[in-house]
Amino acid sequence: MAILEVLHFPDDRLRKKAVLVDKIDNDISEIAQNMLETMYAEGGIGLAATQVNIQKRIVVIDLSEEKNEPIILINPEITNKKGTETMREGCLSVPDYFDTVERAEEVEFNYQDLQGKTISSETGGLLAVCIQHEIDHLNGKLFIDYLSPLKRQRLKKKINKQEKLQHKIL
Ligand code: K1U
Ligand code: ZN
Repeated sequence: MAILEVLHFPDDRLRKKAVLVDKIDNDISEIAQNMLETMYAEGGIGLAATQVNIQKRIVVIDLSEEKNEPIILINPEITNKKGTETMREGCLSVPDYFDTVERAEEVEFNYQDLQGKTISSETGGLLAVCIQHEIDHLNGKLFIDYLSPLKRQRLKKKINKQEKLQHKIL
């Protein structure tokens, strides 16, 4: 197993659209295990393959306290959305920044498991928000894209400052 490098905004590779997984084999299983290890190491509750520069439609999630209930979603897609809610979100690709985003309250979704079985399910709460956040990553979209232009401008300034500071230190 391996811990992978997580790309950080404004890296252009975060904007690539991931492609469907056509064959679920040992390579895909290994990618998913490495993604889980990376997500646990980074203290996240979800991770999309795009964030580790793998342009395949793979998502891992674990909302459990003990970090022992991993969910692996291959080719996930949302088939129906109901209601709206706002929740405070973070992102491993936008470190140290949290903000509220409005999303669907409940989602119906399909995915394939590591055995290639297609599963249909529905959920709400944090899992629904996390699935929407991760599928956005697979489509090259970040949660900060939902912010107002003013908030995005402030965030970009903060990141530019941090980059300059790091440049001075290195
Ligand atoms: O995709 C990612 O960048 C992972 C992201 C998932 C996510 C968090 C919150 C709302 C929607 C999606 C994170 O895990 S960021 C870290 C974080 O917010 C968190 C970490 C531990 C417990 C609770 C939240
Ligand atoms: Zn994210």
